[in-house]
Amino acid sequence: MAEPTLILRGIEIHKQALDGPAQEALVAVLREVVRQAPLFTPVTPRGKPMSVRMTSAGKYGWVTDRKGYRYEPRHPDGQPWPPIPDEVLTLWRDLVSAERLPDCCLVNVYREGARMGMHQDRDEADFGWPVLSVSLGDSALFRVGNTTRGGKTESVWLESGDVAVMGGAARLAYHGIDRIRPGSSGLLKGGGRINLTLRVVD
Ligand code: MD3
Ligand code: FE
Repeated sequence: MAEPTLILRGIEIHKQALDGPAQEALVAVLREVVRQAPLFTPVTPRGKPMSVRMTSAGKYGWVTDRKGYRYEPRHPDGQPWPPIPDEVLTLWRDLVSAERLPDCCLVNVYREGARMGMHQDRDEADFGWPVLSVSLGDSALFRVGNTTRGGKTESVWLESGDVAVMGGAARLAYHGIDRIRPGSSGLLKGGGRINLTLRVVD
């Protein structure tokens, strides 16, 4: 699994890194994460609800509300986040590092019509660590731009079982999800997409 299938502006995309049974197993452990840390609808600092629902696992979870974007050691309900599942940590060990494990596994859930606007991931202390992303369920149109806002962009469909690693200069690239393709995967009953994003936070 060391060689990426394609590299898009420095983002290493491993197509079908997870086969069907591995995807099913991951969905099963994520159901347990969501049972312990229920999905919520984040609100931007300007007060606009996001179209994606989220939760997290690990030492920290990423949250946003009227107070701003940040990492927190507890779910908004006051409970600590559940541990990051071993199946997820194994992907990180294989593709990023066995020496330093991620502090946060953000779980983003997209239903039909959900999207994520272009942004940078820069709430972490050390951008030397890559970010790893896992796509499950319906395909998503992923767009990547530049390390400054604006300019030309390129897009690629991320499919169920694809894993992407964003390191080096790509770590600070603007990126977003334009839309998902409803019905493109049968993995999640009821449809939709789950994206896991693993990050070192401090
Ligand atoms: C490129 N999530 O949670 S994952 C996010 O599909 C986020 O839910 C999207 O962007 C999703 O912040 C995209 C792919 C991704 C994640 C982090 C990146 C691409 C990235 C960081 C730097 C550059
Ligand atoms: Fe992001």
